[in-house]
Amino acid sequence: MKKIYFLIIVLIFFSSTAPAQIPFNTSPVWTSSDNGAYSTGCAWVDLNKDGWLDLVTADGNDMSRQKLSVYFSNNGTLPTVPGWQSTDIDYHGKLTVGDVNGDGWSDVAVSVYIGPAGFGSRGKVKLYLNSNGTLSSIPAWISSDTVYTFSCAFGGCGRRWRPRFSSCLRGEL
Ligand SMILES: [Ca+2]
Ligand SMILES: [Ca+2]
Repeated sequence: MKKIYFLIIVLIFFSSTAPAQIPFNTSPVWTSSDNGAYSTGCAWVDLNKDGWLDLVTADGNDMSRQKLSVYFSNNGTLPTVPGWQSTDIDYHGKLTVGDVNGDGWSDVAVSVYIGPAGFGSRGKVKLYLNSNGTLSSIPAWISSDTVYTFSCAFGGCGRRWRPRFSSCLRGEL
């Protein structure tokens, strides 16, 4: 009788841990047209508050100094060319989104992996503020300290912009 119970338990365990079918296509349904970008970070966020998620990308990594880009969704269809790009370029790592000044518009912060001189020079963290659906073309804020940073996150500083904001946005290697 114990063998039967053991067999039932084993069957239940293996039937519940069997690999499920993953409902994704094996090839991408969308590809950006910028083949020269070394895209390192991205996030989905409705930047212009039209109800559709937009794609924000950070390009560069340690390969080339490149821009941030935004692909604005057109009623659920993502264009292959960005609708916004930053004016400045850097070795961008990962990015994060959040409404840092509490105006209802999501802003974007990005880590700069290494400085303009490449390895041997430290990077920084930058913030692009969102004004009515469009990000500032240049950073509204740049960390005063330099650091090798690959990712960053908002946290621990509440929802509102504060003078001590720089202590709340931390980069991590
Ligand atoms: Ca949108
Ligand atoms: Ca904001």
